[in-house]
Amino acid sequence: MKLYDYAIAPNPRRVTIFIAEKGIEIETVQIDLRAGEQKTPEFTALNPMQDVPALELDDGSCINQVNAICRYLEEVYPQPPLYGRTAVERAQVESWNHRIQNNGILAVTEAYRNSSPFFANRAVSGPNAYAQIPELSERGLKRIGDFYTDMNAHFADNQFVMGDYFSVVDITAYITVDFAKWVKMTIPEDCTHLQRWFDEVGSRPSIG
Ligand SMILES: N[C@@H](CCC(=O)N[C@@H](CS)C(=O)NCC(=O)O)C(=O)O
Repeated sequence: MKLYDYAIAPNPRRVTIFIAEKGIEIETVQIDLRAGEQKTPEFTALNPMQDVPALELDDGSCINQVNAICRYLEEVYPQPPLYGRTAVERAQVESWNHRIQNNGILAVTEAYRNSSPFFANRAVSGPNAYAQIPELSERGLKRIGDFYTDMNAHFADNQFVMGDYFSVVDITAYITVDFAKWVKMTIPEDCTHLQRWFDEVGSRPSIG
């Protein structure tokens, strides 16, 4: 098995943290996104989405998308369970993960890709060219602020996203906050509960 990675990029980092939490080791191959290595014919044949992460299995097949990769690893390496321990928890993890991806990761991605000159005409990752929309960047910044407010309220009464159970959703949320630094949206001073959670999760060996 080989993980195609770009160590500084947020989405592949979600998978490398997940792998570290599982206590397993998987060979990584760095795809330099700044140099456009995701666009080569060789990589495109493996992952037509032209993005990382991508997990190549020993039979040559490939799984792309963070959640699909992590779900596969959860099946193959069930301990410790990171996608829920019961039917209800698995549903709640799914719900939270979707919510944090939409309100968190997507908001930061829109803010970043619609403002950085590096992504001119590449506002959406993948093989198609899309122009930047500056209003989407502004809206993204506002949505990050709302995400912080919502999560701060949640962490007032919860150690982790799923109460006292550390799960894949904490990884998704942690990477959202860390990624938001790229658009200069650090945790506001009054979001003390969010900061407490961020510091606690950030001190885990898988992240530190
Ligand atoms: N939907 C994908 C998103 C992956 C993604 O956006 N990866 C970024 C790095 S964080 C990428 O590879 N971008 C390629 C590019 O910008 O050309 C997933 O969840 O795996």
